[in-house]
Amino acid sequence: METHPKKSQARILLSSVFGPYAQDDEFGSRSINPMELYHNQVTRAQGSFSLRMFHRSWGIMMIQENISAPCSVLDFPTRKAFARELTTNHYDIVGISGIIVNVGKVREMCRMVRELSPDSVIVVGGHVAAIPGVETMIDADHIVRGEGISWMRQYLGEDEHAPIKHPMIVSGLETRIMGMRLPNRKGGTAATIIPSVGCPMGCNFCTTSAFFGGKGKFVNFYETGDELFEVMCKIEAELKVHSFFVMDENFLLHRTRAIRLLELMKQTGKSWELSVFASANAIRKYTMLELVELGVSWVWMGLESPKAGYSKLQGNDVRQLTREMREHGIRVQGSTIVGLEHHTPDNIVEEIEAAIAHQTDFHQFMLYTPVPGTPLYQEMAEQGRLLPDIDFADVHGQYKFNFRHAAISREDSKRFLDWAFWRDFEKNGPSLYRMCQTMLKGWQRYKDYPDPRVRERFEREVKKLSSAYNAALWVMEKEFKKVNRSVSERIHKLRREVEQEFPVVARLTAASLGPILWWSTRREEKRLAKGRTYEPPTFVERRNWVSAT
Ligand code: B12
Ligand code: SF4
Repeated sequence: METHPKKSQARILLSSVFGPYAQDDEFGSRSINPMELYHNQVTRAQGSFSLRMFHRSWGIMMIQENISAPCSVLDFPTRKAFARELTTNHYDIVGISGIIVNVGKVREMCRMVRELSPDSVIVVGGHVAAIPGVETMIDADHIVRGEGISWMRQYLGEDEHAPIKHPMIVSGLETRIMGMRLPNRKGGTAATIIPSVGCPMGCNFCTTSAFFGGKGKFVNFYETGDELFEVMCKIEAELKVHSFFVMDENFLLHRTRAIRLLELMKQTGKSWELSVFASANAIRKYTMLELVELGVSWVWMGLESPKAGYSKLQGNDVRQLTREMREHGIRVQGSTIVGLEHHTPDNIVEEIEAAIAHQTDFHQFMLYTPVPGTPLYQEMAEQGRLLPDIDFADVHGQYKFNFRHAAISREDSKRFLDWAFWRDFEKNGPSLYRMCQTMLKGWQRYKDYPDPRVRERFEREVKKLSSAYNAALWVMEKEFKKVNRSVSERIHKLRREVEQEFPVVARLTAASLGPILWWSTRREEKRLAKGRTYEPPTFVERRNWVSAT
């Protein structure tokens, strides 16, 4: 492969695409596609009870950490900030990271680099690279498909097989709920750890699996439990965290690694909490006690309709599995696809109801979407079913179909999707309440468990439940009284149970903090009604940096 003439002396800028994001503009920002995980695709119908936070662009942070060249990361810039960075520092290489919806911004950023820093080599990476014919849409020198650390190392003439160093990543930023911004306390937010990219299950619609090789393939950054444990210890020491957001598409699938991690955690008394993504078939490889001892406290799991025949769900009673996990204090985030091939206007309501009946803590809904690079996209293209003239900025699964469905129209696709979010909220109530329910069950079951690591974890969680969360329950109960009596009564029952467990502190906080939280919730409702949106701050981080002379 060609290397850059300056090799590791080359000065590099790695940037994510520019904002603001939560607005409609000609570059592809969309008001329904904000830079917020939960509010965008999980709790968006939950009004002021929606969980709101931002996540950094981890791909470019990983690349920066693993090269020895002087490198700046610019995350969430405005166009102005990107232009300023290009003109105040000279860069030999400008790397732009984007996903498919952001192709219009990537195009504009390439144009800006050519104008403002004409000597720079432009490298574009991330999922945007999977668009067929992207070379003709953007003016870049290199378009990198798949894993970027090894590509960049090779391009700089460095050892592509050197061990992967993990950057220190605080998972969520500027978290807010019920109109309150949570304090940014060191160690108060989970750290992100990325053990691998890709997923060998190869579901036909899955873009992450396809991008890193497809069925049977994936890229492991940390092969063994020992390696993973070492990295987690470093992160724990530096960021003072006990909690990890494990960014691996199917963490539990790699059982040997997970079980070794558990062994080491036990030997060294680590009371960690892990939030993981896992498919039902992978979760079933573990007993509930193994999951609990491993610290699994949050699972993001696909709940596609069993009629669709995905192998990850075969032979699993997923509703029973969800119930069991919640009873063991594991919060479940379900993920359901709306508009699968077998869906029709006659059966889709029943299918959405069946998904909601899992009663997960959180529920993500996404439209069945052929995304460039996936087997599904290929199939739809061959069948001539892709709709013409759909802007890639609208292909994100939260708007309308980008293909001709056998039975459901493009307009109806959005109606069914919106209804799914609304119905989940109506039937199951705010996710914050459901989470409290799971936390209480976990505490009641494990408060006297022999392993002190497990007790310590549930004690940490229950501290929040017995204080601030109980005040939140008090507010939710009141807010729902008029609009949804059944949910209000269920919240009331839970609050009573919490107050029986913690009679003094829970009552005191509900009485003192409750009214303040009620006021901020109402204020937030008014702000949202007036169209308030949230944007992430801009970050600039330099590594191996020396100012250019
Ligand atoms: C965190 C995350 C987010 C965060 C934002 C992160 C950010 N700052 O941009 C939030 C939650 C806000 C988000 C939002 C959305 N996301 Co998102 N997100 C993710 C997630 C879960 C992790 C990304 C990650 O860090 N992965 C780990 C890193 C190491 O991998 P990576 O980013 O792919 O980077 C590697 C390579 O791609 C490459 N690379 C990346 N950049 C560059 C740059 C250069 C120069 C080079 C050489 C290489 C390179 O090298 C890296 C190391 O190998 C992925 C799923 C996943 N497992 O990746 C989805 C994912 C990226 N998101 C996706 C989507 C669709 C969205 C939304 C449109 C969804 C929606 N409707 O809500 C919105 C878009 C928001 C917007 N306005 O842009 C899709 C992208 C699909 C596609 N083909 O384009 C993914 C793959 C999820 C999925 N399976 O559908 N997302
Ligand atoms: S199991 Fe999940 S991550 Fe893996 S291929 Fe299927 S959808 Fe993608």
